[in-house]
Amino acid sequence: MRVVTGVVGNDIHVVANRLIEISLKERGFEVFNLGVNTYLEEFIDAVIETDADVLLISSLNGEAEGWSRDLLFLKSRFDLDGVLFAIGGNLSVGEATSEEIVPKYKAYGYDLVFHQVDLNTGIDTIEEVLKERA
Ligand code: B12
Repeated sequence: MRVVTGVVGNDIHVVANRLIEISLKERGFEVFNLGVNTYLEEFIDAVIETDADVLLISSLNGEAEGWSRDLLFLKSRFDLDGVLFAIGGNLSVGEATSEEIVPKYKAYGYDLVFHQVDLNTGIDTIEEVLKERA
């Protein structure tokens, strides 16, 4: 399975991104890590170029909401059926609960939303969903 990952927008928090890459590789995924400061359009280009199964986006500075608004539009322009869209990290600027955050991001077009969830817990869930879809 192929995963495109990176940190969205003007966000330079790199540590979790590196740990996510290591964890995914340990689990047998082929990983295309675009790193920090990556725009949504660049993620979509990479998903198409690599024929990825999963797009896994991180946001730590909390600004992902603003960078996610075009996701549904981009999904409508390209054939991305079957790609699992996941996002995690700190998904708000300041305090917010998962109950507030998750529905918002799902409405932007993400299948799985992990607000302040440990990366391995999130990747466990991603693996479960991929198994169910297979
Ligand atoms: C180190 C750090 C920095 C370093 C980053 C160095 C680098 N190149 O990485 C520096 C000093 C540069 C920095 C800058 C800034 N930072 Co900073 N930073 C931190 C700090 C102290 C640690 C982050 C870290 O590396 N943690 C270790 C990793 C392993 O943990 P993590 O990031 O929490 O990620 C975990 C989960 O979120 C999860 N995860 C992450 N992504 C995903 C994705 C998925 C799919 C899943 C399932 C899970 C997942 O996995 C990780 C492990 O469990 C945090 C505070 C903190 N204690 O967390 C603030 C913090 C992230 N920073 C913050 C802010 C605001 C900034 C600045 C905007 C500050 C400023 N005014 O300039 C700038 C941002 C600049 C930019 N353009 O992005 C805020 C974000 C607040 C918010 N979201 O509301 C935090 C939370 C501090 C705070 N409490 O205010 N920062």
